[in-house]
Amino acid sequence: MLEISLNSKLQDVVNEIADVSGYMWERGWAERNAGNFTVDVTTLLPADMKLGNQFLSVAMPISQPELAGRSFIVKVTGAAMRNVAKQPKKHLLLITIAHDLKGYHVLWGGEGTASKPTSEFISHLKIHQYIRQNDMPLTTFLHTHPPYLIALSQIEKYLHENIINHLLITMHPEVKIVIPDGVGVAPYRCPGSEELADVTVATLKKHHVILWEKHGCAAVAADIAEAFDYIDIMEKSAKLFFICKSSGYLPQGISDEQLDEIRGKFQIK
Ligand code: 2HA
Ligand code: ZN
Repeated sequence: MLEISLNSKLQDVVNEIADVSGYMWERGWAERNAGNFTVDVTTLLPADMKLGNQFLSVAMPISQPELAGRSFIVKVTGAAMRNVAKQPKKHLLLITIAHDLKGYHVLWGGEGTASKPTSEFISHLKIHQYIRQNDMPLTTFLHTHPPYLIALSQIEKYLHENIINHLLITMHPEVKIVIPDGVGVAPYRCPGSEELADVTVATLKKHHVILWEKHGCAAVAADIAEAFDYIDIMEKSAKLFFICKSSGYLPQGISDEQLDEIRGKFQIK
C-alpha cells in the first residue's frame, strides 16, 4: 500500500504530538493506553490530493458531512502514550475521511489493517464536526487522565461548575488568565460511547476544557501543545489544593479583590 511522505509542516505536528505524548506519560496522566487525541491537519495537505485504492481504505460509516475529505492525525487504539513518544509513526495514523463518508483512507502511519483509530474516535468526530460547524480556529481534541482533576471529580461538591471553577481559579491566578471560560463538567458516561460524545459537545459550547466526571479531562485548542497547557494549568491548581489539604491546612486561595484585579488587568469578564 502506498503512503505519503510527510512534508515539513506535517512532520512538525508529528514531532509536537510525540513531545506532548511523552510529557503526559511523565506526568502520570497516561497509564497503559490512557488518553487519545485527533489533530485536524487538512490545511497541511495538498487540496487536490487524489484519494483512492492506492491507500489502505477502511469501511466505517461516518455521519458528519462537514468532515468529508478532512484529514486527521489520530492515536492508534490501544497505543500507550510512552510509545507514541518513542515511535510516533507506529502508533499514529494520518487518515482522510472519504468524500462519500463510507470510511477513511490511511495516508501514513500504523501497521496496516491492525492499526485502528482511538476507541474515542466517535466522540472525536462529533467534536470536530462541532468545531467545523462553528468555524472555530481549533484543530485539536485531546483527552487524558490527570489524577488531581479526576480526584476532584470524585467529590460530589466539586461536580458543580461554579464551585469547581471558584476553587481552581482561587488556587492559581494563571487559571483565570489562560482559561477565562473555566472548566466545564460533563456528567459520567461510559468511555468510548456516543453518550460521552454528546455530553462533551454540549459542554464544549461554553468551555475549552472539560472534566469528564470520574474519568479524565479533555480540551480543544489551536494545537496539541496548547491543549496540553490548558489541562496542565488546571491540573496544577487541583494539585495545589490537595497538597494543602493533605498537609492538614485549608488553602486560603486568592481573594475576591485579587480576582477583580486580574479581571481588570487582563480584561476578563
Ligand atoms: O484511549 O482514555 O477513554 C483510552 C481512553 C479512553
Ligand atoms: Zn480516558
